[in-house]
Amino acid sequence: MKDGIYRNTCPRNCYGSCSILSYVKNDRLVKVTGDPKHGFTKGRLCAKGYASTQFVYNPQRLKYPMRQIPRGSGNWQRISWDEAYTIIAGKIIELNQRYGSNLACGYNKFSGNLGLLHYAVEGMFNSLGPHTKPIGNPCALTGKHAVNQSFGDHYSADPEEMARANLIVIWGSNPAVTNVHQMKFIYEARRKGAKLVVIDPIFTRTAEKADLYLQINPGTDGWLAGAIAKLIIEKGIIDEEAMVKQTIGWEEYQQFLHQQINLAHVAEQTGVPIKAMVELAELYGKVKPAATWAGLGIQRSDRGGRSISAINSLAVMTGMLSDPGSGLYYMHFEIEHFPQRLACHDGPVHPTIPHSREVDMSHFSKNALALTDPPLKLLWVASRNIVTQDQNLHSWQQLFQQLELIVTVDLYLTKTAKQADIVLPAATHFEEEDLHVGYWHYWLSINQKVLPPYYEAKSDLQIARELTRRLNELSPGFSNFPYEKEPIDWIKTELSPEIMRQYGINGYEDLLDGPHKKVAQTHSLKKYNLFPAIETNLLQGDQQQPFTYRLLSPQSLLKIHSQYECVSWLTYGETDNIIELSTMAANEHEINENTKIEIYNEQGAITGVAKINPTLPRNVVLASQAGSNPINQLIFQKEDHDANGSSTFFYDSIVKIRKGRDTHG
Ligand SMILES: Nc1nc2c(c(=O)[nH]1)N[C@H]1C(S)=C(S)[C@@H](COP(=O)(O)OP(=O)(O)OC[C@H]3O[C@@H](n4cnc5c(=O)[nH]c(N)nc54)[C@H](O)[C@@H]3O)O[C@H]1N2
Ligand SMILES: Nc1nc2c(c(=O)[nH]1)N[C@H]1C(S)=C(S)[C@@H](COP(=O)(O)OP(=O)(O)OC[C@H]3O[C@@H](n4cnc5c(=O)[nH]c(N)nc54)[C@H](O)[C@@H]3O)O[C@H]1N2
Ligand SMILES: [Mo]
Repeated sequence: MKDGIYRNTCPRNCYGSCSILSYVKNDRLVKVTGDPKHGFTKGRLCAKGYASTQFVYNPQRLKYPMRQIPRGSGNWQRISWDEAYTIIAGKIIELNQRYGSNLACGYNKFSGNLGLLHYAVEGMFNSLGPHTKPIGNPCALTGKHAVNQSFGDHYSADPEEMARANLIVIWGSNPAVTNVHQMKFIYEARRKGAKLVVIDPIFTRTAEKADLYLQINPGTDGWLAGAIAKLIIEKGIIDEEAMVKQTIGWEEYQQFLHQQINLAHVAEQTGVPIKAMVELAELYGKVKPAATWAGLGIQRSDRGGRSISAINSLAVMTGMLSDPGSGLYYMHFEIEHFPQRLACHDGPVHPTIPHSREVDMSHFSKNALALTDPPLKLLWVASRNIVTQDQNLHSWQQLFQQLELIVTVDLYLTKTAKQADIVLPAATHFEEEDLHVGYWHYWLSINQKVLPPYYEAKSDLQIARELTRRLNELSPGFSNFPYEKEPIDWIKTELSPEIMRQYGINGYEDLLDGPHKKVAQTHSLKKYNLFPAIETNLLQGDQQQPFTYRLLSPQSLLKIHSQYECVSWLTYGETDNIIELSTMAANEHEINENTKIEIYNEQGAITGVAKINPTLPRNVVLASQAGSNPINQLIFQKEDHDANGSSTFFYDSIVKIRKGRDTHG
């Protein structure tokens, strides 16, 4: 690449999807800045983005393909790409001969890189014909279903419009940590006099900025939303006529609130005093326009779906959602409007097996273990750190044992990669082309290839192309992946005439000059469903035993899940667990600050250092993700949880606390 300034896009699973200006000199990335042409980030990055040079040139990055014999031993040997392809292709073909199909081969891929060209992994497996396929979304599916039930579609208002709101109510999101660029629109609104309300069990960095903070018991937002709605109706400050005209279920909804919602009882369930409910009801009833944000944090428990649906109903009732500055925020799924040619690629037809075998991502290990005829034997892991991020880790260990070949493609030797037979080094976004659409703002941006590969790293798309070639050399016609297509061809296919019209571009070249925005959809013409069936379950209480604690482990400012731990500008390597507990809980167990403690449940025990957080509710403990001893070892799928088609209920595990025991080894 010639020296100069180019455009990249941060591919991380994050609200920002930031457009980056990359300064390249002598084939090296010397600096990055935000892209001033991006109307959401307005030329800023987050700390992780600014640390890109350390992320790219990190000595801990994987440099070559490696093989570990035996698995788990740490005995890694460098191998060539050629050897790696031969081993993997050989195994795929052997399993096919053994079982008569490719169902024994599957993958687990999630959110390491959200670029459209990273569907190459899906495309590569589709090209084999029927295989074992992960479906669903452990992060956001429960909320998506709830939004769909309320509105018949899933949309989210334009986040830049939040600056025009006079009231912003955030339920279970922590943008000061997870969505830093959004804060400037919130501050802009507040400078003009808007009120900010934050509803969260934790007194977060966002809550610190609020005019009104309601500390709520986890999983009880549905009750609170019901109580606020009831108070507003009683005060007569709603537009009845609009409700009758624009909604479905207005009568039933009112009846339900009238008969089932008792304020004293709600106060007991939620922990929110009636006085605070009245204050929020007054704000919601009087201040317009109002923006309501149902955060992803809410739907990480099995009560999350009905909480989001109750918040939706309240938002509909308190303001027309299409007025400027008003609106309902969750996240959007604009990416589904793209052709997604790689993900949708049709593979060869199998004579007797019509489809791939689908496994819900939220319960992958448990469900995959149950597969027989044939069992799962080969697992390809890409863009995914299972061992730090998923639940049901005992089942994962069992599944690993059953697998004959595990291949992990990653930038780093993660805890998951350490469980593999073969690791393949992935390229960073600076070493590959891509196209990106966000899930929060409405900007489309390009990612240019600006650097030569770091040692032997390759993009997921390039790996798909080369592995396909090897498969077909060994067994002609085995895969129908169109490996001759270059990245730019795939980018052009994603930019269909309809997509180009929506984003106002004539071709990908326009994106080289800056990102382009689409006008956000609103739902003014649709009938809102105020009372989807989901809400009838609202009144199921949550019986939490005394001396038990709900384990919350939300996102951290300087990491994306398990990523960036080795970037020293941001952190100091893997840290020990810090376990935050309330003053009451500390007293109950006679635990002092900075002493060693354990939290435990039927899955096991995790040691950490106690930090007493006087703002925490009594029944909550707070921990970070990843680190040296991942907290997800205590997170598991409860037997009574709906097992399919939901998010993973990461914030629903219950733990107990004890003083740390010295281990004698
Ligand atoms: N810095 C950084 N940013 C990130 C990420 C990251 O790892 N690091 N990850 C990205 C991804 S993938 C995601 S999904 C988003 C998530 O970002 P957010 O939408 O902010 O969601 P969470 O961080 O899961 O949780 C937000 C808050 O919900 C609260 N909460 C938990 N249970 C309840 C409840 O029952 N009711 C209420 N009212 N609140 C509750 C938690 O205490 C937490 O403060 O962040 C994205 N942005
Ligand atoms: N306890 C707890 N657990 C959680 C959550 C929680 O709140 N609490 N949040 C959940 C949520 S919201 C989410 S979204 C998930 C995230 O789950 P994951 O998507 O598994 O999370 P990451 O840690 O970001 O792991 C992504 C991996 O992809 C790698 N990677 C990056 N770029 C590429 C690439 O181009 N190619 C390949 N092949 N690999 C790449 C990274 O190095 C990293 O190892 O975690 C979930 N887990
Ligand atoms: Mo997520």
